[in-house]
Amino acid sequence: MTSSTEVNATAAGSGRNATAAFAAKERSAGPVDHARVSAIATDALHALHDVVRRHQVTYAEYDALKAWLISVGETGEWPLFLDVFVEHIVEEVANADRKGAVGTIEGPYYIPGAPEFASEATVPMREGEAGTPLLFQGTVTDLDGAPVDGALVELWHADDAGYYSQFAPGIPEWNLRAAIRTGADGHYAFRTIQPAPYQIPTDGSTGALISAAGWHPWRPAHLHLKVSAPGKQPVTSQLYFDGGEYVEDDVAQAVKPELILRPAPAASGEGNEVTYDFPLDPA
Ligand code: MBD
Ligand code: FE
Repeated sequence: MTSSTEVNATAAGSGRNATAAFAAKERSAGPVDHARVSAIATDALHALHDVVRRHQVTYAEYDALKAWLISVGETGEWPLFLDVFVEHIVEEVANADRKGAVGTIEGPYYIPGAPEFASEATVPMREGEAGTPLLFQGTVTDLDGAPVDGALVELWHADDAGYYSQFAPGIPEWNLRAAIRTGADGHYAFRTIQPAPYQIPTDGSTGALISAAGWHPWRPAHLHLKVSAPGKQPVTSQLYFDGGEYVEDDVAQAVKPELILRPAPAASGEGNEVTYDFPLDPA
């Protein structure tokens, strides 16, 4: 069955929403460090000059690049493009010294302020939401394994057709988005459904590059998480499903071995269940 979401979803629509979400995000803007800007911009430009020389880039190709860069901006796809092709290295650099839970990229589809629950949640979903039910639970701890009281565990993910609420049309605002505040035992439990793999929109600029290069446009099915607590370093993560399509070949290169879930049939007889703990580094 073809849903209205599938019919009406466009790259420009999700791009516009992702650009708006980024504009609304709180960002730390320190004073400009001119020496650092110069060093980074100089190296970035030199890297590009080197590519032009090595590949003997033509004027036709230079104009194609200009047209493509303009279209990425016009369709609002900079958050998507950068998070798919660059963020994994920024995350690697930022979190190199962590001892606790491993993180990965945030991507363009996080929205703060999801409905909050205490200790356990049935994630907001539509009547008869498609997909295998999943009980996803675990404990937030410190590095010694002691439970963390008052941690916020935020979960967001695509539906069974690979679409995110607030970025694709026709989906209720907080569908498949929820947050849990842990109690003294540090425990959280979400009842949700397993998402589908995510396809980078093929009708947008990012999709045009992927198709022109002959790459595939897929991310493996994943749950997005943010876990934060007073006195702890927050972690942004994604969890994947063992054996799932594209787990070995994520277009965004954001899979790590520590992030692979192995769900088992649920004790309730309904769907699957899996446990995953988050040991947090001290702030
Ligand atoms: C996604 O769902 C995502 O998680 C990332 C990182 C990029 C594009 C779409
Ligand atoms: Fe995602």
